[in-house]
Amino acid sequence: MRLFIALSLPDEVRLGLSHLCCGLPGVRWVAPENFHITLRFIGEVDGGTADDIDAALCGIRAPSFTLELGGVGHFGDDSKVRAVWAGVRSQPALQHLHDKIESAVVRAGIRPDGQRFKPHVTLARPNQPPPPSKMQAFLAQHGLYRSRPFEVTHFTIYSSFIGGEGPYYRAECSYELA
Ligand code: 2AM
Repeated sequence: MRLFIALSLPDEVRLGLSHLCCGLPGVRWVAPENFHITLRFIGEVDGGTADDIDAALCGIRAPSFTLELGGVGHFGDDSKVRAVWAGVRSQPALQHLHDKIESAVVRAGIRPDGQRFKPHVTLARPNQPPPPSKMQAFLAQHGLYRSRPFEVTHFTIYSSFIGGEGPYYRAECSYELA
């Protein structure tokens, strides 16, 4: 199974994000039901390792917190955009939760990530890089985007399936925050 750990988003926040998803030619927009904030990509694991990850995640004690999305941007340089995203406004509790999850999955036998955590919601992935002028216009149009604040009360481990219509994410288990 191919796993990742993420925060789901309230319907209203996903609806708001879906309104950003236009005006960039040559990209695949993420379906609104698939919007999420990845906390840790795990990848392909066997059932035994998945059980070890579940046990380690069950042991996490962390507080719930309020989160807000804000701004838009992209990974990759202007001529080689890899993903277009909505940002997450700085929230130390989110980094704290990420760090706990990272420690837990490493305890369960997964190789450390080693990359700085850059929380975001991926909105689109280019088939071909959008023209820089279109990208600039998109960033200018949505630079002031803000979601309403929302409570993060749990995180979820998902399995992902790649189909002809795009990826399908199935929530396997959620873990409550205090
Ligand atoms: P992202 O959209 O936030 O970049 C499920 O596949 C999620 O895991 C994706 O939405 C992506 O998060 C992340 N992901 C997929 N493949 C990855 C990889 N090879 N390395 C890191 N994260 C990955």
